Amino acid sequence: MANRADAAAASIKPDDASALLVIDVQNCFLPGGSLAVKDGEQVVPVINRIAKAFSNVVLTQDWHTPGHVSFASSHSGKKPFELIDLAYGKQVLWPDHCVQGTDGAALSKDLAIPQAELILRKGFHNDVDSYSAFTEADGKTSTGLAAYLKARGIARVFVAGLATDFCVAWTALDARKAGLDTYVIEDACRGIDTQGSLAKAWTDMAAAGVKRIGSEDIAV
Ligand code: VGL
Ligand code: ZN
Repeated sequence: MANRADAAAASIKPDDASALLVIDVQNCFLPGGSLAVKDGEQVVPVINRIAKAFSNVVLTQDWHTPGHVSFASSHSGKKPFELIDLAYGKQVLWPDHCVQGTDGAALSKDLAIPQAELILRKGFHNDVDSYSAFTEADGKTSTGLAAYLKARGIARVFVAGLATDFCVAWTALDARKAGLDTYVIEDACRGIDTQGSLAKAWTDMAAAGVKRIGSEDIAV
């Protein structure tokens, strides 16, 4: 496929130094959810299939306080998908989503990755968003994921899930900053695509050396 790493089918064999990062496959981002990503449910069978090839799997959960700063409802007169300036920079405002402990914040019941060892929650500070699984949107508060992966001997991460242009892309970019060999599995992700965000995400990821592959490139 155009733009993808020039790899023959099923040429990548995940090893013990590889981890699959499954980003935010949560009810709010799936059909019927408050921030449903178009065709988001289609990533689930793809992720379940490739996950069989990984001994190291990390699942993430967007995990916001009620009244979180990223919610349009927390800012009077603002609507979802508008942009505001916060202390740490620009913030897209979202419909309320993934509130701690709610059914919307639960991982999809259709995910079948029993060997996953870590569920990492992010975005739990009321005044700071966190698209990335590594570093919050203030650009400095660490989630601890880089240290965890390093301690486990992980050198290579494969990123899948929702949404391509936000949590997947920011996670992949921070993985590069952490010195990890980073792959995004395109057909195991779906995007929100607001104000050109999807094209920009792929451009930024390519510039950072993120490798764009398809699930068929992974030997399962
Ligand atoms: C996400 C918008 C807001 C994501 C999370 O998982 O990509 N997007 N919160
Ligand atoms: Zn969120």
